[in-house]
Amino acid sequence: MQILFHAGGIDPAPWIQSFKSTLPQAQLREWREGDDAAADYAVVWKPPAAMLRGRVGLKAIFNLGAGVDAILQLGDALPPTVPLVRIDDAGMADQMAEYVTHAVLGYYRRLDEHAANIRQREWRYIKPNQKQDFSIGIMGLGVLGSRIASALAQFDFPLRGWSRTAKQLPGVESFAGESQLAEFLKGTRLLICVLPLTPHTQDILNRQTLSALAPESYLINVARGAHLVEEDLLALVQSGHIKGATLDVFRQEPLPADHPFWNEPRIVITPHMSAMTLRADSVRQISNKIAAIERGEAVAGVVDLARQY
Ligand code: NDP
Ligand code: OXD
Repeated sequence: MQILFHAGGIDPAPWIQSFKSTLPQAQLREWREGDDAAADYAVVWKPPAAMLRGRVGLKAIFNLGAGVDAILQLGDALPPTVPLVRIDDAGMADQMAEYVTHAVLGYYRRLDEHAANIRQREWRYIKPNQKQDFSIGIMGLGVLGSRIASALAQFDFPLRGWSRTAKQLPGVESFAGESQLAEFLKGTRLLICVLPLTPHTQDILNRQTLSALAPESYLINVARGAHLVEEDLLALVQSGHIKGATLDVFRQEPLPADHPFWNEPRIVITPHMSAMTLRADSVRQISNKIAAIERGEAVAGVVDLARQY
């Protein structure tokens, strides 16, 4: 069995080594420009078009992440009949729940405001938030969003979720589709975005949707930078309508040195680390899926190319 590997910007050696131990029968090679020799599978992150163009003989392409937006941008270079398989949790959901819970509790307990006062050596009481006024809205209730919901449900926040299709999750009020977006946003005090990036969700965090949130609300974006119209957020933070934002993803990464977000203390920036692809877990998951495909079985996490996620 021949497996092609390419992960832009990531050292391939430890990955190839890990696959060799889980799939000893396989021959792995790092794809290089000009390599058009046959292969059974491709394991990729942000692959160049030339790697996949015309490779109709592949049995599957495994994306080394949950989000497939970068690979779908390859357009007709992506062989349409080859299943594209995303990472399905593999340790990401827990990481995402940790990151989001930390940010939510910080805002709810007003720790950002206390930290600012303490930097000024000010010992000051701030009126606590009340849970019933702190409704949390999660956009995207898939693998990651549903894990975030179960983590936050432990604290008894009023929780609501928005997805394409209606959901039944314990403690979560479900809103579905475009027709229920306005109702979902109205009354949400803290909005979390964990949607896939598709033509339907691009720019979804904009002046209109963010203005629909309750006054003095918060935003956490852990999905993709292109969900957010960055200048709209900045204007709403500066007007006070949005009280704080925690952003893990940006339209341009790394965030350019002259980006205005760096100078806005109410915007917390992290370098796209909220849920990282864990090598051991991901190699195990992909290897198990390759074994299942070889046995002729269906696997989870196959991307629906029509939905784009
Ligand atoms: P899933 O595919 O499991 O879930 C996607 C969710 O979004 C589903 O609930 C889906 O609805 C909903 N959705 C999709 N399109 C729409 C739409 N047009 N309107 C309303 N809801 C919609 O994805 P994951 O949870 O695994 O991952 C989500 C995203 O998180 C990834 O695509 C990636 O971009 C990002 N991510 C970011 C990371 C980081 O480190 N910052 C790490 C990993 C992922 P339905 O259930 O009805 O289909
Ligand atoms: C992913 C990511 O999509 O790390 O998995 O952003």
